[in-house]
Amino acid sequence: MNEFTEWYSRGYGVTFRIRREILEDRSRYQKIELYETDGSGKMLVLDGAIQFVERWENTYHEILVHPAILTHPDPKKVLIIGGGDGGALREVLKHPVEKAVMVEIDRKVVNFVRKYIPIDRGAFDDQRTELIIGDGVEYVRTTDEKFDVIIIDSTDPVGPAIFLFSREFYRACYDILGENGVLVTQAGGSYFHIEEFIKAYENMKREFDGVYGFAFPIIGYAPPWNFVAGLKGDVDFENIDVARGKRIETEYYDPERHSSMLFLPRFLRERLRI
Ligand code: AG3
Repeated sequence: MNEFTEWYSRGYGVTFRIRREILEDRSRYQKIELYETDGSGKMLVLDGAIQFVERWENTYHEILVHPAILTHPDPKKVLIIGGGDGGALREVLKHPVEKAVMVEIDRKVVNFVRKYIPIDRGAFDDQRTELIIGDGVEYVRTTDEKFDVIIIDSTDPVGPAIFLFSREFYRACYDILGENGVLVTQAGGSYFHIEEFIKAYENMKREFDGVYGFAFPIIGYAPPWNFVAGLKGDVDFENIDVARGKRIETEYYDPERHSSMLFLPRFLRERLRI
């Protein structure tokens, strides 16, 4: 039996045993690989980085989406940048939002995932979904629409997605949020993207009215995995409406233990001066 390993630094890797390769292709943007793992379902790999494993993808998508949506008192319009697999979209649509706009750069990712691993479970066909194939940065810079929540489901804070972690980009996102708004981004591994996480946190802190770093163990990535949320206006990340959260079906995200996600290793908390 074969194996697939994603290597991080310092000789650390994340490995799945592989039953077969489903496809390997190259888009304008990246190398795309799909595998059938031995017991964890199918797996999507972009440029050598594991994006999700079917059995475990909700460890990531629930944590990316629900804390941010629940932080907003009345989210109606949500923007997702990236997230071409539809996992984040599926979680967003569990909430009574009116519209979810998704801007994904790589049409091939959307098409392959819909064909071979449809983890969106119908979310792409939901009336509330608007899928735009295009550059998220360009969209944020030019749109006239306003959003309550922006979710950035990008690749890592190294390489081509690096601009999605910059001050300029966060400023542009701030400007298209309504009076009260929340932005959340994945921000790499707690132990393997330390400087990138700190940079994203500090960039967001400069442009937003409040910022929170949080983490959760994700299977498929090097756990724990970091997230950063930026707040605009009158929203409170620490005191969500627990009753509202409990109405949403989740396996990992626990609205009754929401604040426990704010635990960061001591060295990280101290570096962030919080
Ligand atoms: N989000 C990808 C998270 C980054 C994974 N990084 C890694 N394996 N090095 C996009 C895919 C999930 N919708």
